Amino acid sequence: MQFETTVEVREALANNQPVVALESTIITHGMPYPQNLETARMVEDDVRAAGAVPATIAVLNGTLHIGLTDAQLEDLAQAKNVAKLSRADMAVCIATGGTGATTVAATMIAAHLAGIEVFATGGIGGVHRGAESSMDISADLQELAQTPVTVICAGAKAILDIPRTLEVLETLGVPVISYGQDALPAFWSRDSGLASPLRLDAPADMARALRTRADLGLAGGQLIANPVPEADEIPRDVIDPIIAQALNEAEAQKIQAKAVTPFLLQRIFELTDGRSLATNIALVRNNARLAAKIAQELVALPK
Ligand code: PSU
Repeated sequence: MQFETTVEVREALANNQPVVALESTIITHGMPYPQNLETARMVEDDVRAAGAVPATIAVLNGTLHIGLTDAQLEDLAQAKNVAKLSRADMAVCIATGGTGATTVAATMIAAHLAGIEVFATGGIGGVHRGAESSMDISADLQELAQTPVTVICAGAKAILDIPRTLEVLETLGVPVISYGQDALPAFWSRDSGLASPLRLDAPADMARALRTRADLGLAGGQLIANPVPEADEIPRDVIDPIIAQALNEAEAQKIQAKAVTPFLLQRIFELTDGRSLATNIALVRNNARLAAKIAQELVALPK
């Protein structure tokens, strides 16, 4: 598969320098303009400041890009009707010359193709509430089970059914590792109220764990759940009723499939007067910094 890179990504990959993949759905479907563009730029700079090279991934006019120029980021952040690509639709988009933003699943596929082992996002997709009848389960979970990339998130988005998301991840054999605490974080909040299946306190251990999975012959990656910094968190008792209201509205308006997550994020943004977005930005930046550290540890290990 041919793909295009920026000069900094090309040089870093050629010289075994640490690279962190970043997704683009968060830009096109996760945040409003212009905060989406500002965040994309800040996150890239956070990765650089922490000693790694950022590679934001997207499909532009049929070409897979591993690393975007600032002009491309600017265009994407303002583009309308951009597809939200996952494993199922990425090939069709590329084959037909389309433009699409990559979700966690699609970003993992592209990162692996380019030899990038670490990817920072905000929150992964998972089992939606009511999935026992809708069967809405994000393809992100299956991707973690088969593609060997370490994904750093702030937990599953709290709009999801987190206990069921954990169950599915366990069934799929995906390690869920919280950073520096016993509780699983829940995106806007540091504590989901659930114990984390695994805990690690050092980026070096996270890097070794990824290598060890491969040494054991196990397919798939691992999920690092990095709690949002305390100063930026929205406690669970504050965010929970707001999530409940947004979910009720989604149901009443019959929002389905790929539209659910963007709808909920937008409504929660409105209902919190923008506070949810400030927290989302803070947690993505926090994840980018941790990802850069893990990427540095990984390049120091034998492949
Ligand atoms: N993290 C964020 N905001 C987002 C996402 C992640 O802070 O919008 C995106 C990711 O691309 C993830 C997607 O793959 O949300 C999940 O969408 P769904 O629930 O439809 O699978």
